[in-house]
Amino acid sequence: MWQEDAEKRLDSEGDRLKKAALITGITGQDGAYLARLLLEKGYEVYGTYRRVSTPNFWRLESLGIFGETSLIPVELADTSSIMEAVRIANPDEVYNLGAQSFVEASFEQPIATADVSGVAVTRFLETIRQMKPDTRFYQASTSEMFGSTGNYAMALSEKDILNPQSPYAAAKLYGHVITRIYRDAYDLYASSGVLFNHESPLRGLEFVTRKISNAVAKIKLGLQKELVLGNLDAKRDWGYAPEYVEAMWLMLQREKPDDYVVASGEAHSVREFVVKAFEIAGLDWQNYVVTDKRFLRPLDVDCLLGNPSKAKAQLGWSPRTRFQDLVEIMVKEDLRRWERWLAGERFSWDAPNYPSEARILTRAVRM
Ligand code: NAP
Ligand code: G4F
Repeated sequence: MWQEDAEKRLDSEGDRLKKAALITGITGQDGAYLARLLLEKGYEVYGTYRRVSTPNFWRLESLGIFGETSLIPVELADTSSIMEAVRIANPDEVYNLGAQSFVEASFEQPIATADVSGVAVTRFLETIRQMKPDTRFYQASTSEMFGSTGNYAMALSEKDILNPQSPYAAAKLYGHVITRIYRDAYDLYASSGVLFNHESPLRGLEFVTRKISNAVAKIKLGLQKELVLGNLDAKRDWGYAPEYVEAMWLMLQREKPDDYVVASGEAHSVREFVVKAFEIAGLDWQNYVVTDKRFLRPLDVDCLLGNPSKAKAQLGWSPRTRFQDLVEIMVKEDLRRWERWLAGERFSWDAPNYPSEARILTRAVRM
């Protein structure tokens, strides 16, 4: 069946009509926004999802693109499923966004994190090298790889020292380095985006920004009484996710592969995010926020601030949404969701389902 898809992308002369992209982790925040961007650009979009009892398609649904993408079940710990995905999609571009991406969980599941967020990058690169070496490969690297710098004013760039402080960051560092090694050793087109934190209403609820915006909305509407957080002093360079996926695409359009820092260039503390979020809802945060050491990490990065000069100069990429607007977008969207929920509406974001229009591809059958 997927052979038909590959043929549909060719004209009568056998030239390509459409580019095909394969996105791992299409069910995650970035995967969903990137899928939307690539569809807008006319790509045939294939995405990988995890085969679990209740698949997680709420983000694709909420962007209205669920039926527009072809979905392939892939477990990143399983090389054969990666090979199968590459065979099915026959991609021009692969965006490797799939990962165990929650830093806190990586302290509890360090080995699984090493495998899925680290070793799996080699599974992909090796598959591409052996099966389709002209594929352009994007690796989702992270600012967490820098670790703590001890210098709050230092804006980190591609040249700065990487000093991971979590199993997640260590796994990502491996993925980052192996991407460069495959680029240099085998001449693969493999680029790494060192992205600083980027957030949106599609962010997972376990991450601090969405935990805050969701709690503020529920507190405002009388659905929650307090918000329990960990380290309020940590600072992050927070940007708006839909803009960050544009940078990923731009990286793969360059003539030569390279690594780029993508950041807003501003750092704010968790406390500042909290204050602003409650303020937007007309509430005083001090009446609702408590801290608990349950949410402290064995090691935490105190401050991450990025310098996106190279991305600006070479990709023509710049952040557009500033901190205040980001907080507002997130709080207002969570307020809207919970107001609709109170009015009796039920959505895929609180009850994931398996709609029938999906183009789900398995080894042998398209449903
Ligand atoms: P996310 O929302 O957590 O999405 C991660 C994706 O990976 C989900 O689709 C998830 O599937 C999938 N996945 C997890 N384990 C898997 C496994 N064993 N096999 C197959 N798929 C698996 O993350 P995100 O925020 O979109 O970030 C995208 C990528 O960028 C990640 O690699 C992350 O580490 C990296 N990154 C993110 C940021 C940021 O601030 N967002 C910054 C720098 C780098 P389920 O939906 O089934 O869980
Ligand atoms: O929102 P966070 O969990 O994001 P973190 O650890 O910075 O990681 C995110 O960004 C990375 C890029 O730098 C990505 F690579 C990674 O995949 C992920 O997307 O925590 C941000 C900060 C931390 O310092 C944490 O200790 O917020 C602090 N924090 C304070 N209270 C909390 C909480 N974090 C969470 N998740 N929950 C809390 O209650």
